[in-house]
Amino acid sequence: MVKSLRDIVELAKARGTRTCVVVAAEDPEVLLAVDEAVNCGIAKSILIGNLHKIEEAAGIAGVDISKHELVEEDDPPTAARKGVKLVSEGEANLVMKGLVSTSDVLKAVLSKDGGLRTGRLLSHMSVFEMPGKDRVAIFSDGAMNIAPSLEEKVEITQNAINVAHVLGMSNPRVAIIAAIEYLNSDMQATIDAACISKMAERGQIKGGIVDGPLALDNAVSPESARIKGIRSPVAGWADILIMPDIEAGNVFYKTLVYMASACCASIVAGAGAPVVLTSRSDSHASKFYSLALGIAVS
Ligand code: COD
Repeated sequence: MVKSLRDIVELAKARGTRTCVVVAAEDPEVLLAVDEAVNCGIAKSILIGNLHKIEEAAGIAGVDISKHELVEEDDPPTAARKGVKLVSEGEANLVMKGLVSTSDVLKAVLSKDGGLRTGRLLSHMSVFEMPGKDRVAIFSDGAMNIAPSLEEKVEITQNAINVAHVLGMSNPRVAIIAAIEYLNSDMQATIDAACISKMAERGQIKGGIVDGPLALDNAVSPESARIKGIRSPVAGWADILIMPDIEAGNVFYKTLVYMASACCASIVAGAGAPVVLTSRSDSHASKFYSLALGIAVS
């Protein structure tokens, strides 16, 4: 079972070499992450973008560009569409975002023409190391689904469980997060959480133990769950945290990274292939581990 972000690289190695297409690849940090993946044998790469700027970025990063296949496309949204199309045509196994906006990549992925639609909901998730504990956890969705409906939260939950299985969590404990652990009819997140929990009990979500509403403290702290007298197979030990909306998920992500020095590996799942959507300000390590996660689930 994966216990650290480094373990994800070992999991990716077991998949063999996968082809990653990087769209608008003219970003030194992204090139460094892809180059590291190529050098450790988990990836082959196709870099799409402005070739002059890619060479310039490679120079800054100290990356030998001759190990990478290059495709010229100066317009970033067009590069995103071309890259996604290569994956949908089976020429590559996953797509990674370079210097192009998140929404341009997501629109290319969702396109009915050459996109990676599957009929399922696509959702973003991040794997992080639990501070002071010898294990990782997943949270979702801090970057794609803005204000998910109940049905969408069910799909977000299922996508996260499916990725947890790949990480070796055979029956992950899933906390549906709200501000409090009781039902409050003025807080829609608590009602959705209770419904999702019951739906899981009835087999409408498979492969994990789901409970909610749980507040963040009693989802991850056994001590908090004990003090509050919560009897639940999930409370205190959640492997997956499902956030009520993009604001909660995004603030949680940025709190982990900027205030708790955590590192995250993030992907969009549910599409025909994984999409690695790191942000420009993410660390080099985060970009590399995200790529490894994409490869591991591809
Ligand atoms: N999964 C599957 N299909 C989807 C999804 C999804 N998550 N979202 C939209 N679709 C489908 C719709 O059913 C529709 O058929 C088509 O895509 C277009 O739907 P719209 O019009 O709602 O989609 P867009 O293109 O306006 O927006 C989709 C985005 C993902 C771009 C949008 O939801 C968005 O901007 N999300 C937040 C991205 C962001 O800013 N993240 C911040 C990162 S830090």
